[in-house]
Amino acid sequence: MINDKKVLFSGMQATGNLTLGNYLGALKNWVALSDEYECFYSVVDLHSITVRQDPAVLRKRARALLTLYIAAGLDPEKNCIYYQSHVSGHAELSWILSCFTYMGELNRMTQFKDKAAKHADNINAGLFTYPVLMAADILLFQSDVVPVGIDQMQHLELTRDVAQRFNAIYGDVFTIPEAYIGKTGAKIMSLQDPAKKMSKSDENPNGSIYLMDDPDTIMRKCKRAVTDSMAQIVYSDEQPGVKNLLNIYCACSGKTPDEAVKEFDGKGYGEFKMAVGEEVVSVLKPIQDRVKELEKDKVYIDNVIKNNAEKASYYANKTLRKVQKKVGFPERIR
Ligand code: ATP
Ligand code: LTN
Repeated sequence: MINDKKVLFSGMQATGNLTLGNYLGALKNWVALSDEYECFYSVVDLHSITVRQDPAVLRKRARALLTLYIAAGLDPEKNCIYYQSHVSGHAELSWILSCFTYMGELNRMTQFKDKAAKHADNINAGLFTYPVLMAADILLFQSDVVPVGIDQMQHLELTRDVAQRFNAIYGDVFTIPEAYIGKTGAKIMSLQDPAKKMSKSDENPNGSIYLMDDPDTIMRKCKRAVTDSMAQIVYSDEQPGVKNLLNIYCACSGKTPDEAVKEFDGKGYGEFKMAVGEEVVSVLKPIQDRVKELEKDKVYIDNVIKNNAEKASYYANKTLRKVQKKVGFPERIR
């Protein structure tokens, strides 16, 4: 608990342009939860270098992502918004936890298998131990809840297992975190292939709506979205393209699938896709405008970066010192 509130941690990688999937599956929930919890939202740049990055591009994207957190509605006075690389406790705790995590556990991680297949020329040890660093992120702040998309559940289970293993040996050191999966938008699929997750690293830009896409681009991508030849708007697994568009529509408008299906009863796919596009534009446009405003205020963003790194380090060090003591590292001489 911090300030009588439960603690929430989440993070995103600055490895591409964020998509509507990232917003609806993660960022939107973060904003909704930010009053109830003491929140830490990190730009997890340590994770990003598990895949080769151009340094200048990574730096630029990391700043854009941090700005986007604020633009999406996270108040940096109330929420700790910071770069993971500015808080050394992440890497330090990660090392310790790696000594409490089994190779067999990491071998089972599907994200590792996917990324190793995709980057066969660079299957580095960091890619393999990535989930340990994620566990360290979460446990460093004694987090109670972690809002993520369904794809991250396996990493969260591992985090809980490692924390429980550590606690069983050393006593109650870590809070055991719970995942928080949003009701709508937990898995937004590609507009070009509804069997595939909408992803910022997709090579086909038409499959994803990017958060900074202009309204014309958004409308065009929605119009071109893959559907089927059944010519009916129902919420069913038989029609994954239509179902995905309904999910997007509902997550953006706050309507339920039942309400949406009634609304589009008897209407054609063309009209339906236009309505989806308009709903997406109405959600993204205000965020884009705010990003443009914030980008002009360098001093403000710099202050957020500095102050929040200090705040995060303070809480991170509290946990880290406790853990170091438990495992038997010598006390610091002051
Ligand atoms: P990459 O393509 O680089 O693997 P990604 O687009 O899958 O990236 P992540 O950085 O892995 O995104 O995820 C950031 C957050 O967004 C996570 O909480 C993840 O669960 C969520 N998320 C990512 N894609 C989707 C999606 N299509 N639908 C819902 N949530 C998503
Ligand atoms: N692995 C996550 C990003 C991430 C994260 C975290 C999410 C790193 N550390 C801690 C929640 C909590 C991803 O790829 N989406």
